[in-house]
Amino acid sequence: MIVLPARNEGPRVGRVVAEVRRILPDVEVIVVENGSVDDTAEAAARAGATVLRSGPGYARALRAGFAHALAAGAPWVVQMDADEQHPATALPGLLRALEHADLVVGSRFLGAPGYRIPVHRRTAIGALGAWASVFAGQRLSDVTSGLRAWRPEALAALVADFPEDIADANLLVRAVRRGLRVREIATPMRPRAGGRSMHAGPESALFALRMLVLTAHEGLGPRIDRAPPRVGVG
Ligand SMILES: Nc1nc2c(ncn2[C@@H]2O[C@H](COP(=O)(O)OP(=O)(O)OP(=O)(O)O)[C@@H](O)[C@H]2O)c(=O)[nH]1
Ligand SMILES: [Mg+2]
Repeated sequence: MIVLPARNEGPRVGRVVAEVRRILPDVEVIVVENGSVDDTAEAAARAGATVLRSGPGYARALRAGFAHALAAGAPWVVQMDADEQHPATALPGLLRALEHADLVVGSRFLGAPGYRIPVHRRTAIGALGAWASVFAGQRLSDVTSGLRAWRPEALAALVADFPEDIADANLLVRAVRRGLRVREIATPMRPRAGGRSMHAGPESALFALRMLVLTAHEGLGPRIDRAPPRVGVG
């Protein structure tokens, strides 16, 4: 199952749903919307997605989508952005990698250099990645990537006390420290295709600061070295 959190992605979300369905024709696509002032929900439904509404914010949208996927018994769950940043052609590779991991992250920084990320943003992502890697005890190159593939039992282990407002680096550190096998694979990405980034305003500095604190907090929690029971990825 694919989970696309979306706010004000009306011009883009339909194309994302269609692109996903070209690559994986039978997959169910869930768009989790809140707070849009455009036709995001209608455009998603027209393209064939199931539309859910959630509480405000990206993390709550993700949690609602994950809870839905778990209740539906999805054999795997991929979260993607609805702004055309993540190519659907990456999906088969992510799912293959999930055969040997509990969580696979698509990383912009492992393969050939892709789209140009503004220097201040690249620096912030790099610093956050270094910080998270220390607390996770393993190298994580792209901790803010919104392209992640999950085994359902890994999600189930995290969704009950899923972070309320931020689910980026902090969630990866939590996953590693709870004994989940977290892998990254190189994934070419594109800049968002229009609209407004959730990290566009001055509040993005506060967001980064809060993520540093939450990430450290996760890193100071207990470490569990046992992996959860595994089932095949269908
Ligand atoms: N439901 C919901 N979705 C959101 C919210 N904020 C962001 N999103 C969606 O989450 C995804 C990621 O947000 P982006 O703004 O693209 O964040 P980003 O990818 O880190 O930033 P860019 O690189 O500039 O695209 C997009 O599909 C957004 O539409 C929100 O408050 N609610
Ligand atoms: Mg984006």
